[in-house]
Order: sequence, then C-alpha cells, then structure tokens
Amino acid sequence: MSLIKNSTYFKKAAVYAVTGSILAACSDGEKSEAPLNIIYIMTDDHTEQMISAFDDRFGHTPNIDRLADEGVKFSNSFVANSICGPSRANMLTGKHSHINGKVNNEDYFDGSQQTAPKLLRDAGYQTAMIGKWHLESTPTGFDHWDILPGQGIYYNPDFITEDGVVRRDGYVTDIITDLSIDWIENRKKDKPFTLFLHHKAPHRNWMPKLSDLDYMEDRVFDIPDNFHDDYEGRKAAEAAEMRIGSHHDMDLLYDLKIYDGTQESRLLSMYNVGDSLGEYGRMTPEQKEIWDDFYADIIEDYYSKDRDDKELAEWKYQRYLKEYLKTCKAVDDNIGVLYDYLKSEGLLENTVIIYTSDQGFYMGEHGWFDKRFMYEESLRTPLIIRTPKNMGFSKGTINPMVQNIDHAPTFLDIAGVNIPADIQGSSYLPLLRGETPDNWRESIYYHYQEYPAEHMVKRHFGIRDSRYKLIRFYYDIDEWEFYDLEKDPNEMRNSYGDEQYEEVIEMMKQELRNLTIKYEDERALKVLDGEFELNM
Ligand code: SGN
Ligand code: CA
Repeated sequence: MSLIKNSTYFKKAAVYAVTGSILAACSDGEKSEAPLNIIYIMTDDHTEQMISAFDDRFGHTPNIDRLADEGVKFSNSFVANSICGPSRANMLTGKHSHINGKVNNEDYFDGSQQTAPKLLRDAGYQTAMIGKWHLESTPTGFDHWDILPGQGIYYNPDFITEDGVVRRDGYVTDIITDLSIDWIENRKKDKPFTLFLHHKAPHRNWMPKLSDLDYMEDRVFDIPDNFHDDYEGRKAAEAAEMRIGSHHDMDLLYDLKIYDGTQESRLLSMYNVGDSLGEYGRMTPEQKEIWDDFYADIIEDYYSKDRDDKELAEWKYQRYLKEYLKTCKAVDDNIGVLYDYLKSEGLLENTVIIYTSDQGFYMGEHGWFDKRFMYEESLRTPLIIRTPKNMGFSKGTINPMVQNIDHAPTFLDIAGVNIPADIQGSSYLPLLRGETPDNWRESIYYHYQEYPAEHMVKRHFGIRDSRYKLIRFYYDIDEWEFYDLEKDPNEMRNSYGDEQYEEVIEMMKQELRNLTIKYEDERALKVLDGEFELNM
C-alpha cells in the first residue's frame, strides 16, 4: 500500500536502524512494513493525580501504568480549553476552539469541517467512534459509530447508534469496552484501523460499578495542603462554584449518594443531561438492593455525628475521593480487558495505544472538584502511549510540552498522511522517537469561555511556559494573574504586580500577544488591546 511507503515514521525508523541511534532498531523487516493501527482511549475527567503512573499517593491503576511501562508517559501534557466537548473538538481537528467553532459544551460542532478521522479514512484507514461523543452534532468521518447521548449514564445506559437509540443493560465502562472489542473483532482485517474509545467514567456523579463498591473504603486520604484555600488575591477562584465543602456545589445526595430513596434528587431525574430516569432510576430492583445496602452504612455515618463546616468539608472530601476512585477502578480493569484481547490477537505488535483524558480535574486542591481553570490540575491532562516493540519508539518519560491539538497531526503522521497546513497543533511523533525538533514549542496557549455557566468559572486565556504562567480573566472581571510555578507550584500567590517579576511579566505579555496572533484568536487580542467591551 502506498500508505505504508509514504509514512514518515517508517522512513525515519529505517534511518535509525542504520545509524544505531538511542532508539531500538527495526529488528524485523516484515513488521516495519505493516501499517500501524491507532487506538485512542479517552476517559472523561481522569486526572494525573489519580493515575499511579504519575502519582501513587491515591490511585492504583496497574493496567494504565502497564501502558506507560511498555511505552511512554508525558510529564507536560496540557489541554487548550479545559472542558469536555471543546477538548474533543481540539483533538479531532488539531485546532484551538475559536477556530473549530466548538468553544463551549453547548455549541454545535460543525461536522462538515476537516477532522483527523476523515483524513485517516480517506487514506484507507477504517475508523470507529465508540462511547462519549458530546459534540451535539452527529459523528462524521467514521465507518462506524455508537455513542452515548450527551454526558451518558452509568447504569443500563442508552446509546445512539446509526440505527437509532438502544438501551443496553450493564455498566457503561464495561459496555463501551465490549462494543470496542466487538468492532475490532469484526473489522475488515485487510485495512489498518483507528478506534476512538471514549469512556464516560470517571465523570461526575461518579457512580461505581456494584462489584467495586467496597473498593478503597478502608483508605483515609491525605488532605491537600491548600484544601482550605481562602482565594486571597484570586477573585475568579473565589467566585467559582466548585467547592467540595459547599452543598450547593457538591451535592450530598446526587454526588455522594446520601440518598434514602425518598428525597427529591437529580439521581431520579437527570433533567440536566436529558435523562428523565436518572442514574438511580435506571437501575434494576436487584441493582438498587445492592446499592441501597452499601450506601445505608455511609448514610448512617453521615447522620451519626454533628460536624462543623471544616469537618464536614473533610468528610465530603474523603467520600468524594472514594467515589471517584471506584469509577476509575472499572476503567483500569477494562483497559486490562482490552489489553488482553489485543495481546491474544497479536495486535499489540502493530497498534499504538494512546491513553488520555479530556482534561484534568481538582481532587480537593483549592478545596475544589471540577476543572475549567488554567491552574495546573485542570490544565494538565494525562498522556500515556504504548508503542509496539522493535519499531524505533523511545521509552520512558517525555518532557517537552504537548497539547491536545497535537493528537490530530500525530495520528496523520503515524499513518503517513500529509498534515494540512491549517492544523495548529504539531505532531509529537518525533518525540515518540526520542527526538525533540529544534522549533518545538516553548509555551502553550489556553482559552476558556464557558461563562456564565455551571461552576461559574470566569472567562480567561493565558500562556504557560516551563516555569511561568500568565492568565487574563475578562468578560465581567478585569484581572491578571501570574505564577512562578517553580516557587509556587500550587498557585496560591498571585504574583502579578510583584516588582521582582516585572520584566518576566512584560515578556510573557508580549509572548501571549504573539500567540493570540499566531493562533488567530481575535477575541483575546481585542481584550489585550482594550477593545473588548467588559461587562463589569
Ligand atoms: C455536567 C456536570 C458538571 C460538569 C459539566 C461539564 N454537572 O453539567 O459538574 O462540569 O457536566 O463536564 S452534573 O450535575 O450534570 O453532573 S464535561 O466533562 O462534560 O465538560
Ligand atoms: Ca470532561
């Protein structure tokens, strides 16, 4: 196939084999001729702090960690807009949100535009999309798709298929894995494939699988140093509605299941995600019985003691981590199931497996859950890539900064397809080979605009380099924030206006302007030029 011969990857691999670089040489000529399959696994809100390959204080994810052990993990992986739908659009198009048009969750993604799956399909790849889509429009560019409506539901969920809506019995993470394996099993075996496998978990409201209810129950988690943040000097942080301690923000019933079966709760009607039954309402009587039995003890614990605000916030924090980690357990187990299947089919030999999330998440840092802010926990997103053996891929940790707009060009590069000039991201395939191109980016650009909206995170854009971060909040606020991540990794001290950083801040402002011009973000440029009418 010309597809194989044109691949930049295979040309380079051959060169390395000859020059004997630090990379493993192609030991098997036959194998290096085979086109590589791509499996892109994206979870929803799975954050680095909860993946043991990155941080072993809380989570235990042996199957995800194995992908890193047999490939690479990225120590500096970021999103362009820390929110679900937009992040998916960044990945599919390789473009920032203001260019691909999917700026906020409720925006309709224009599926007629150029996307990586379309280009891969044109190049002879079979393409499939299974799981959470969340782009409002119908998927385009796929030979097969089977998606969750909107956010999707954990128990006995509906799926939108090409033939209409179907309800499937079971737990969503298992179902998405089974559907994916079925598709791989029944694909046309004479073509390479790209599978987009998008889990719903561990998205709010963290509904664990019944067999994982006891998981992590005996753990007592360390509370982050900045859990009781007072948000001094950070007005947008103070205004955000994502505090674990607040019952308005983190709901005792819906989020933590302190639900006795009689109260009014979103558990019974998820009007906000368009599901009239709700998570609990969708369970079978047998499932409800096991569920109720387990949560009865938690409910008793909740009512057994009078807690002051601080104690209650910390109690909620412990419950929150447990619920979240239980849903991660099913994700990790299912990565194991998929791995075993791929191994048994010999597909580990010619498939690149990417593991990532649509963004990071707060796990009590700043007293929060949710994402959206350009602060580290939600700006980052985990990125692990398992590559086949003996094909010239490097192993270990990759440090240069990558962003989710880099996936589309990388998929194309792996497939040997030309990367269109209008794609804004860069292929990280050279990084996977152990090479950092001389012109690799030294800073990343970010822009979040879903405001006013749930969690009330104000609109902001900014720049982050290897040490500093400059953020501009706008719309109904007119604030700058600046952080020296080396001295203040938890971003507790807004150093904007601090004399010692005067020069650096000026430099960062100039660089931020350059990036708004480079990425053609007209709105941000207007804000910088004082031409955007603030709504103060
Ligand atoms: C839902 C959640 C929010 C969450 C958004 C966006 N509320 O609206 O907490 O921030 O999704 O998440 S819920 O009450 O419906 O659970 S995203 O990952 O899809 O962007
Ligand atoms: Ca998400």
